[in-house]
Amino acid sequence: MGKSNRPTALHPATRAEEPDPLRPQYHFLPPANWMNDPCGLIQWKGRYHMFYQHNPDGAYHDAIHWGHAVSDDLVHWEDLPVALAPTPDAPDKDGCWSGCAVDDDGVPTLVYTGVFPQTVCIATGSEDMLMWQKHEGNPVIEAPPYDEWYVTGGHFRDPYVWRENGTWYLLIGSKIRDVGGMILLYRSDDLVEWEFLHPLIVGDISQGNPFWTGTMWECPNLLDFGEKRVLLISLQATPVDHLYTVYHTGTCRDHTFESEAQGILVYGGTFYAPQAMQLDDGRYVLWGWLKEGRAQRISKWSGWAGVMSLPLAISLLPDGKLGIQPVKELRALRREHWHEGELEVDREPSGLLNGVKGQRLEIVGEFVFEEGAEFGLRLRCSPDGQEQTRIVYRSTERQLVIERDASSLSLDVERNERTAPVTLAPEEPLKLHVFLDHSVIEVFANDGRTCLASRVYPLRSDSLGVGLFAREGSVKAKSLDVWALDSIWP
Ligand code: DQQ
Repeated sequence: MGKSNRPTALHPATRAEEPDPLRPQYHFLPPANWMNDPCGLIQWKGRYHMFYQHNPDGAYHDAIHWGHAVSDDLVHWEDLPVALAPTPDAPDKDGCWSGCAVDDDGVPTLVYTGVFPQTVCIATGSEDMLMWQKHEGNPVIEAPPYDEWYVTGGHFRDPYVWRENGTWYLLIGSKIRDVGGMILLYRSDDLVEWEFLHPLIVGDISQGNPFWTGTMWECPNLLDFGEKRVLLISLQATPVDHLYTVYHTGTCRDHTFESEAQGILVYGGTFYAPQAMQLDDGRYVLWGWLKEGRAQRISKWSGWAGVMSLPLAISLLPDGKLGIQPVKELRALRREHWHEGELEVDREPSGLLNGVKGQRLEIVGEFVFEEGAEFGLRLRCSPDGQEQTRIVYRSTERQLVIERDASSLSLDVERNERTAPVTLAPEEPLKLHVFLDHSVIEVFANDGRTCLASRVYPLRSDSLGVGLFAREGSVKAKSLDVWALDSIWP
């Protein structure tokens, strides 16, 4: 009898001084401890600056600081000293939560959430962005415009600021009791005195529609695609372990926003709170926080938690949907290459590709299949198949699925499947672009029309195999390319 796929092991406690084999190597994360949302993304004097929610004292969310990193190519990062730390007896005494960065006529300025209560604060930086001075008059907005009962618990956070015709505008996440999430709009001439205009968009939990639901809306971003604008909102919902960010494509007129098309940015429940940076070349590139899917005590032992997604370029498609693709700069990481031409996909469940293996891989494949087929890729597969993660297309259900039931022998990790809808035209092949980085999986289907991300935590050091399989129907891989990817750290 073959080995059982049931979890059998307690996750080993990786001591902080031992390298954790599950720590990603080509996604950004700080040298140690906790990280969540990207903040203050800005191209400044040609370099890309990323700030991030960070607890320098441990791998858990507490006393949040702004970590800081810089890159010349969107891919390789240098971690810099912490930019913002809570100040005792100040509006940010309990943490410097999420916000953004703007160029105020040559002065880099961070606009962030001071807690508790939740307020808007600002800080200005030196030209090299290494020294930050908090504004003496903080907070610059001290409370939501509505009373405590209406906006339950003073939820009021994550300012996003831009300048239009010489005036600053600010969006901030909030909620209405028993109604849903809400994004509020303010304006200012100087980033200090703010006038509340009105809610830009309000949710309605009673609709039960994923684009309008959620009890609190966080981390708004408003992106300018000329005639069209794209509003990103991260939805705090229940269950809390299933986080997601929605986008609304629409038009802005007289300080109002009309939503015309909606979508989920990245499926899978692990990608959250993204922020976009507009590059000098005009591209919008965003990063999101990929949260962990293993017990917090393991993160604490391992000494790290939270990782950034890949840098993702976003574009507006003719139907109003967003296309999301990993940036082309990532090709610099490609090393050893395997190529297969036409391949009949094996029905044998154990078929692994000869010599193709690793825990840092990029895979590009195109598949033709008959209706009803169910097929996919196996990753992080032990030679006997005891541990394996499957990326499956179920053509009848039109679902792309990351099956994690056998992804780890550990008892302390998520093992449920994560899904995303992928509808193809008749005869249209399925194109998959997959990135694996130790415990991170990101999948882009059909040129970035659907993205799905998840986390897996195999225990066996030989869970490195890659395979193709078909459960139902006949399937052919037109081509399959696999690259081993380099680490971004020296
Ligand atoms: N994370 C921050 C908040 C934000 C949340 C706190 C989203 O400002 O609403 O670390 O993940």
